[in-house]
Amino acid sequence: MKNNKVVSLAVIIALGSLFACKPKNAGNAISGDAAAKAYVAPGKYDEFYNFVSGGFSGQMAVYGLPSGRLLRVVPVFSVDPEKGYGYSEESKPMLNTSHGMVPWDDLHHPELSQTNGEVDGRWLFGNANNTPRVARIDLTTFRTAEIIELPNSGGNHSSPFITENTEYVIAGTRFSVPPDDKNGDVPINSYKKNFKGTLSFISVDKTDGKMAIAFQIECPGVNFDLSHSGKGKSHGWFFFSCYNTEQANTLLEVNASQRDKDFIMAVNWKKAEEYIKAGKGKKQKVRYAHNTYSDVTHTATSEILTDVTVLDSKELKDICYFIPCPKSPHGCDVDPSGEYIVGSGKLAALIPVFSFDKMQKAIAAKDYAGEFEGIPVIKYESVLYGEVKKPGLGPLHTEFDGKGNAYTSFFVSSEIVKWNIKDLKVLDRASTFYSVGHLCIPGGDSRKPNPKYLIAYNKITKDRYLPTGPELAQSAQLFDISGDKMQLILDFPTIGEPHYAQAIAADKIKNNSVKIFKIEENQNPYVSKGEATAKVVREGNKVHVYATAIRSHFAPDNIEGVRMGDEVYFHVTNLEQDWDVPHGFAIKGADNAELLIMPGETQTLKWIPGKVGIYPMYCTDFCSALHQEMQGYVRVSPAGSNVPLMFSTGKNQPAKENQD
Ligand SMILES: [Cu+2]
Repeated sequence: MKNNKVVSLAVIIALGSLFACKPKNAGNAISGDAAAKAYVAPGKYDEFYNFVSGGFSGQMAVYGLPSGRLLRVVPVFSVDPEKGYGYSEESKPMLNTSHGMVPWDDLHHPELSQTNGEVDGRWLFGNANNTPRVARIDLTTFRTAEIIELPNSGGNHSSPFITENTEYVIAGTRFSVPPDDKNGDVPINSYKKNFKGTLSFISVDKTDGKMAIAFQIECPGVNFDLSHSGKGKSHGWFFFSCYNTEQANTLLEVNASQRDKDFIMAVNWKKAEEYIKAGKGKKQKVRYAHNTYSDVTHTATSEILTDVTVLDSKELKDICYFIPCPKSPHGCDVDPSGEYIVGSGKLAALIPVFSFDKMQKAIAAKDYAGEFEGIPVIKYESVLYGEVKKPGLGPLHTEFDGKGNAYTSFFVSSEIVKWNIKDLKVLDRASTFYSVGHLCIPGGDSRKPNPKYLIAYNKITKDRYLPTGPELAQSAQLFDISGDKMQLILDFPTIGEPHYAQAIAADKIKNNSVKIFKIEENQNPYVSKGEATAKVVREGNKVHVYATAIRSHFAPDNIEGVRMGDEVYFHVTNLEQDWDVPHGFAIKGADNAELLIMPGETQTLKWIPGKVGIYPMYCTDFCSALHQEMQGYVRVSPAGSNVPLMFSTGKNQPAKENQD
């Protein structure tokens, strides 16, 4: 029996590689008016913003649609020398965790904030998969504003999905682990006894977006994979796909594919809220970081928090329910009406569609097939609306057009399949090149999709682009879905792995964009609000340079009296009050990145000179016709030298003092 399963798995994988290698007619998939549909004339704006996670790059990329133009890369969980993120003293605390500074992570899922079930363009959330965290990006600045770490978790994959008024951002742990307050020094094969799954409910402040872990729900040890909130009639519920209900701790490839069905877990979070209010939560001692960035001080602060309130899903019988779902479900998607829940089993040959109304009835009638680890398991037939038969191989993710249709990606057969939610009939299929993961329709996981385009995010591109050595650019493919049939109109390369994505009409964001930071509001403790206050101050072995930058010079631009053993802090304030005029700052030999300083902002570069000599410094971001003149020198003398601390701009020191 077991051997048969291993064999059938091998067949699926072999079939998969056959398909994934090269679908038919890869060469001539584009035809007719495709180019015109993706064409955005020079000087014209795109219609949509497309936020695409960079996967293992840890960043979020912003593209315009339909052109596929890369507009920005927002650094989130990985240091980014291009912007000085994680290198400037001000931004370093953003990457602090209970493990100390973690300079890299794996960003999988972007999620736009919603109001009344509609994407509102205020914030974009993203998850760190490796060291579990959730970030909030402010879409007025396109910068990471906040990062919160998640205790009791490992591999924060089922995250960060939100409720229809952004009441909560939800995060389900992929790896079950022993809770943080328990002794974790246990045998790995004691998984069933000691390992737990955790769902985190992060509240989001309605006005400023501030996040806090409201509560967690402790669940049986399985792998939580993906999730989506209920909406409309099912608002108040959340749905998570679970695999590894075999509770294996080794060779999951085989051991977590044994059962015919795993689960979707339905969570009644309104009920959980009531239990929290009634004091049923237990405080647990944990440690997690909460980091926020201020646009007033232009500085991040990191705080370590030490407790979290946990509800026990075993004890409280009516917050969690399991729905059987075939073959290691991955995607868990809820249609715009909130009635249909689509589970996509990675190894399944059909797509089950569950009914929220039927689920409610089954729960009321206690129509259960039994329990799993103390949680009721609803009978499959009692909650099933119907199955999409023979849709393709390896269903992963589903997005909706709001017109009664669903679009599901198939990794193994490298295609997108459009099907009707009511009659479950397949309507159209389109090849992707090649193995497609997530899909995105603007607002396609909300109550109000804006279904002009669908984008496929592909994992293995093979011969789509010019070769670039062993690794090729991964790709996004844009389809026009305004007609009955999907039409491929554009391929565009992405940064890292394009994992999941969100898209929104440009009008909801573009007019709110911050153009400058007002210099008079800058409360950075090291700001210089004009050249007159630029200075260099010694405090023991620390030298603070209060510098200013304006087209096209630094003040001061000649500094002497720095000695070996000093720590030098360049606090550079960009005095410009004009849109899109950043200045950069770099100094020779710094074991650090550059700074990139926005108009009205202050950023600090720490530098410890390694030897005596003259060190050039310069502006790194082309800022004017005389950008190349925007430079200066720092003189470093031996420890104990009597060269006095001097600084100036535009005037030479008396010649005598200069000669030594
Ligand atoms: Cu400059």
